Amino acid sequence: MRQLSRRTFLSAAAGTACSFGVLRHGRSASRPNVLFIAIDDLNHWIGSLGRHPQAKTPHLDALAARGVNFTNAYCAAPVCNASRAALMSGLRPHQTGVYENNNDWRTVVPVEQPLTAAFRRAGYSVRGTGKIYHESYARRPEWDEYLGPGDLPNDARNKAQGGIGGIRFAPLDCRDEDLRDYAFADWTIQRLGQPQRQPFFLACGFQIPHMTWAVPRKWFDLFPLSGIQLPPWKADDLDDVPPAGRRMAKPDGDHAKILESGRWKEAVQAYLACIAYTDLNIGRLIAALDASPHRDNTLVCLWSDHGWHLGEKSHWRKFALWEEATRSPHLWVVPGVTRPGGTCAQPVDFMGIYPTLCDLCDLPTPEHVTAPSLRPLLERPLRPWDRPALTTYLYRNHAIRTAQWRYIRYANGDEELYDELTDPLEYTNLAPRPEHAATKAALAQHLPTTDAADIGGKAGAGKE
Ligand SMILES: [Ca+2]
Repeated sequence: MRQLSRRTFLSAAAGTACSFGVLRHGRSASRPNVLFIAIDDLNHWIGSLGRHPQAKTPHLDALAARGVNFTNAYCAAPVCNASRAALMSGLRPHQTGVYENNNDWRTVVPVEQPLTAAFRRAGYSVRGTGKIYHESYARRPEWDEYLGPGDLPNDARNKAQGGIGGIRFAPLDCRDEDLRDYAFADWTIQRLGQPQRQPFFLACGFQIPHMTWAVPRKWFDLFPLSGIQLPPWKADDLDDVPPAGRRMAKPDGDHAKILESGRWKEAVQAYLACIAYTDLNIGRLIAALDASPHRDNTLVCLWSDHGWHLGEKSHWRKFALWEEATRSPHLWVVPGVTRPGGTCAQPVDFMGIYPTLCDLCDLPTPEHVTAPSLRPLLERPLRPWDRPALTTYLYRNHAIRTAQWRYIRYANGDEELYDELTDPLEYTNLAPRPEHAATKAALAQHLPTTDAADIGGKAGAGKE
């Protein structure tokens, strides 16, 4: 009964959008808990972002509707390791030199700098499972407890065979609960159900929809091949893209093989199936939070490490600076701060996560973290915001994304400029047109002025 009346009080308090100060009266002076959900390689194909009309993500959409859905959120780097190292350390690729999957970020980010360390210093229990950092460079002492992918036996995904060249996909004949992602959710659910003496930072990182796109067959059956819609693609789209951009697109690689095979729809089906499977696990986590004693004092932050092309611009995978490779889901539900139904279309990047969490949990933001807190946007999603999003891929290639523009400047000086308001599929590169010189110059003001050298690493190390 006491529990019920507390919840009733808190719901009323949350309805007036008051701060955690009020929430604290309901429970104790404790700080909010954090449920930190990471997804691997999930692009903007979720219902609440609407980029693929056939995506089935009811649980992600319900979560988005509960708080603030950032509809123009971008990774710091379109590569797993570099994106995660930047998000977790608060340091961008051009500051650390961590650009690729073979860069061991642990050699350049001191142990006291990551987000996990900030939470531990503040007295939180810091626990996690699945893929938060790139698994090749896990640093277990950052965590009070961690269950990584390597701590569980291989599952059917590891052995799955199929697909076209490097684009690997295959339906599985196994149960949902036979996959490791299901176990990561279970591990998190178990901890959500326990009483906690300290506030907690609890991280759960799902590996699906990273390739191999392999989940139980029933998820493939949700998307019959005959009805699959291919993503938008124009055969001549790269004609106005400069050489540096065309080298990133690699149209003669995966895309040529996919076209030749006639199996493009199968690949799209497999990716949609994997997204739907991960949505199941998101739903399980949120249901467990709602049933837990921590429901009213736990904020949820969800992100995916970058986007993914499935043929747009004749490109596959991440590893590029266009919308498809850089835009990702980014959702926040913060009791007492966000209101249901918030949609924020301001461009933001994932460097905002670290300072926002510090802000919301009343932790000092470390000096090395220079991005601004997104709290003003969580409170008022429609407020003005003058910071662009910045994405970096490899040494000195950057994209600046504002509400209207995407400006790409490659290391060799090649440029692209797209008007996102009139050309959201980025078909027409405006960079060569003289009338846009002033726009380009204004956007270029946001480019980094110094770029750290790539820290190197063994060729082929840290492969996805
Ligand atoms: Ca084009």
